[in-house]
Amino acid sequence: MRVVVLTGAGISAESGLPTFRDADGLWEGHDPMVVARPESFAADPDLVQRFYDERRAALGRVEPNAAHLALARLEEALGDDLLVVTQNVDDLHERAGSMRVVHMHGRLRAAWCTACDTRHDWTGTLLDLPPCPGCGAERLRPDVVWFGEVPYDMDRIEAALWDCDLFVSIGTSGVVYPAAAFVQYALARGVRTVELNLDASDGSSDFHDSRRGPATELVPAWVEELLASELGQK
Ligand code: BV8
Ligand code: ZN
Repeated sequence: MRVVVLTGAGISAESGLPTFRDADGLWEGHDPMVVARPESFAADPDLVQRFYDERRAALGRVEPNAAHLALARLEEALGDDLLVVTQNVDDLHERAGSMRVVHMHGRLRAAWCTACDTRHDWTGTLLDLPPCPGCGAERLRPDVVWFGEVPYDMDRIEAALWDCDLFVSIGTSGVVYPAAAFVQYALARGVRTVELNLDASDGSSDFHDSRRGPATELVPAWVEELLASELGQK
């Protein structure tokens, strides 16, 4: 039983991290979808660095929730047959114990040097232009994928989608591509698709089983269900 789980901001909402769709969805009056663009970084690097420095600092004030922990338990049972593909740049999946996680949109706790093209684990700030640990240049940017940039690990993701027996989407609005198209990959292969989401998403009609509710309730219940089912017996 090979399972691919796609997660979005909704799985981290109950840990205290705002989603992109939350209430006003604005950061200091700016639309995050606008700030998260290379053009914005070129036009106002300080604004963009501050946006990510604040979100990186916020990670120190939150913890994984029951949904993250349930997926880590599922990985213990399924091992290599589970892959978590996350759009989230937070590290709550890993802090919950998940190891088979692909950050298709990058990570907040990493910096990318555009001078020597190396990436470095990073928990501090970038606004103050710290030198690159590799080459010393002051050319570090957040290691996240901005709109118009190519998502990470697409080959690995596509291979897992073509190989899976079950596709599950958790806490995502299905607005941003190519992630929003993954359910189509699964459907094209006749694979069962399940959605666990607080509200209806743009892709809800594409799921065989679309459940409504908070991730901290839906995900542990779904994991117990799968593990209890004979399919969960390795
Ligand atoms: C690319 C990192 C080429 C940075 C992010 C026109 C039409 C179609 C597509 C396009 C178009 N014009 C441009 C595009 C492409 C564009 C795109 O999709 N634009 C959209 C806006 C139309 N995409 C790109 O540019 C991508 N690159 O396409 O390159 C390519 C393609 C294929 C292969 C090779 C090359 C790059 C996109 C990545 C941008 N970076 N993040 C950062 O984080 O700052 S995107 C970012 O926004 C997130 O990572 C995530 O992807 C998205 C936010 O969506 P969600 O995570 O779903 O969050 P949201 O707030 O929207 O929804 C939350 C959901 O959770 C809701 O449904 C809610 O009901 C639910 N929820 C809330 N609370 C709970 C809950 N569920 C359960 N429990 C709860 N408690
Ligand atoms: Zn460098």
